[in-house]
Amino acid sequence: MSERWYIIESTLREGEQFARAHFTQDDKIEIAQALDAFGIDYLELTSPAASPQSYADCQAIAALSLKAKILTHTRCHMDDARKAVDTGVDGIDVLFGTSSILRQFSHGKSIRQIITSAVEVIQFIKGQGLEVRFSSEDSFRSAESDLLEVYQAVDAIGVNRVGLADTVGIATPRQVFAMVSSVRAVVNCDIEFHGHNDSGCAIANSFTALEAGATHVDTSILGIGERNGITPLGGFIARMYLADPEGVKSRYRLELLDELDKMVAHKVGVEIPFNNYITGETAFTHKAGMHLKAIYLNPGAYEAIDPSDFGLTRNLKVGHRLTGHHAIAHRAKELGLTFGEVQLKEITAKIKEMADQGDIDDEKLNELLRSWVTA
Ligand code: HCA
Ligand code: CU
Repeated sequence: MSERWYIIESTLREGEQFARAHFTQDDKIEIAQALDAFGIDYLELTSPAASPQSYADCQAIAALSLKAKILTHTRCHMDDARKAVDTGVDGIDVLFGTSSILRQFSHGKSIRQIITSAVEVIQFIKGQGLEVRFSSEDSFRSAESDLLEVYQAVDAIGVNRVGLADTVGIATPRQVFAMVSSVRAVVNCDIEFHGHNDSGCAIANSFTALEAGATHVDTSILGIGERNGITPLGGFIARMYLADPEGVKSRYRLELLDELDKMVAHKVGVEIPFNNYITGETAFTHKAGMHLKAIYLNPGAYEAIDPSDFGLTRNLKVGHRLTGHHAIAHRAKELGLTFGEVQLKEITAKIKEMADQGDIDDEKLNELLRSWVTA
């Protein structure tokens, strides 16, 4: 995998396409600043051609002078490219459909015509001193020979990146590996991957794209986007952290992830899923007696991700039928109570029997332990 990998955070573009998203300019600025503080490399914004407010929002965010590079996302069209340049952004991600389905039912252009338009738009953007990416919508339902022909043509005129988009979320990791490898073999520029999550492969596909030589991955906070969304920022960070914990810790302020997820969940009116990567309610909750026994000795036994790296704490559930005497002993010790070995086993058996009727919350469990020690 390339040591050079970057996140293009698209909460303010793909994320705006989420069914429940409607960001005001203040919302967008707050999200942009929070992502910048987190350490994101690029922010991608809705096209200024989308609406008058979208134009104003691009201008306002470009004027913030954040550390992150500001990109906007437009059709591969001169009118849109001119508008985008006028907003003061650092770069433009342009998009064209190369799949036969889009060529037939969307724009009706041949591969030759696509290349001609792409070359004109890319040369214009580069001439303005901006970074430019050319991406092909629905890449995984495009003929590979068509894709490679277009990418080679735009690489030859100095595009900064080509992008592969799994627009309908159908690609598997192996297909992504094969496709990115083919592109890597014929272009010199950087390669971006944008993956939808319709069948749950977005994070794996993004990671595999990097393994095959891609350099940039698109994410959004909580994965928000069209339909069920794209690669979620937190889940992708979890994947990259496991590959290179020290590298990821040094590049990103991981303790801000929880706040980012909460901020966006609140703004779009959704709950953070209980099983969300890192910030979900149960992401660091341990339950079974056998797990707790080992966790007390070394949390690494059942945790590959250290919650403290994200400013979070683990949660150990003790009062349930799957508990064990190590867990009970540990809780007793925390309460300053001591039981003999035999008594501890009896207490554990009693708790298991009681918990068969339903879990026992912490307060109740503590009360029981205290009452038994004085008995
Ligand atoms: C869409 C466009 C896009 C673009 C991705 C990209 C997609 O909303 O259809 O620019 O790489 O998924 O194809 O989000
Ligand atoms: Cu998309």
